[in-house]
Amino acid sequence: MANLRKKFMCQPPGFEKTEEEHLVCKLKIVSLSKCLLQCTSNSSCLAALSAEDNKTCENYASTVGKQANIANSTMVYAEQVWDCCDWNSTSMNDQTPVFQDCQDAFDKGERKSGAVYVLRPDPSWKLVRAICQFDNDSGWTVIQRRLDGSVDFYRRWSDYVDGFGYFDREYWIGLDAIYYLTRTNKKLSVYLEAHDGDSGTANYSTFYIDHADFDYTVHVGGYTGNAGDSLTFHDRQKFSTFDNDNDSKGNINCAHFHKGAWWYKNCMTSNLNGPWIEGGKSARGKGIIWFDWKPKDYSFRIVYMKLGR
Ligand SMILES: [Ca+2]
Repeated sequence: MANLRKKFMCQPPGFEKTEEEHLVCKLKIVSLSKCLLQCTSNSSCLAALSAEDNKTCENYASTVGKQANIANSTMVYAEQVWDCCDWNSTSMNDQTPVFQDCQDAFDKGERKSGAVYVLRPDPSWKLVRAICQFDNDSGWTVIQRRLDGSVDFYRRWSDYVDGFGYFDREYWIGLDAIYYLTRTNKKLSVYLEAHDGDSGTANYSTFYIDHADFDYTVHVGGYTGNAGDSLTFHDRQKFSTFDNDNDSKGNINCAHFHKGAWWYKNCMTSNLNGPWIEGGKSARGKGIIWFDWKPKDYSFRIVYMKLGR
């Protein structure tokens, strides 16, 4: 891959096929990160081209023909974030470090808490990006963030598997990424902030999820903190979305009812992927809920879910 990228950047290869034959999708959106996310969520996408000036994002099943990629356009690869020559200070290039997770980044001297890092949670799997948070002695990999309602979290199964959102706003890193990350990062910290600024945390000494074959069943325990324990209730439950009901409530689709996606049981004491509500007053059960702190008609404003070793 490294050779291919280098070749592409400096000596555009003369592929036979035209660009159009390799175009797998074209979007109107966009930020670079959204364009990359779109690409990484599509197994046939190898490259993404984001043109800042006319707000487009193109995903390609080949690196063909991208030599025209200059000036205000930026090329990124599904396998690697790639800087085409003139991207701004947030650019990533062939020298961009890749860490196993945020603890690995911390161990190697990284201290830019809140910055986006490129991670390879497992040698056999793809690169992903995530915000890292660093404290005095550890690095935390942020797998979910709620902030302002800028991203729709009421999404189908495949979106939750692949991940979605914006790294500078709200995102869900994806169930596959969480599966690989929690092989080594078995601590979860949930940060919650209410609309009045009051905040709390819920820490779990054990948190990991099973493989896709087991619908990402969650294993969680060992609570400490001051926000209350609203997750142990969900221990050993499969993940559910509105289009994939794996909950244990037979006559109700919990994801549909609570307008979220979670390890629903019959149904929930937490709903951190529920709809973001301005002001926090929500319809009962249909918000960003942490029931052991506030009632089910209260929707939290800010959430961080982060993994540590
Ligand atoms: Ca059900």
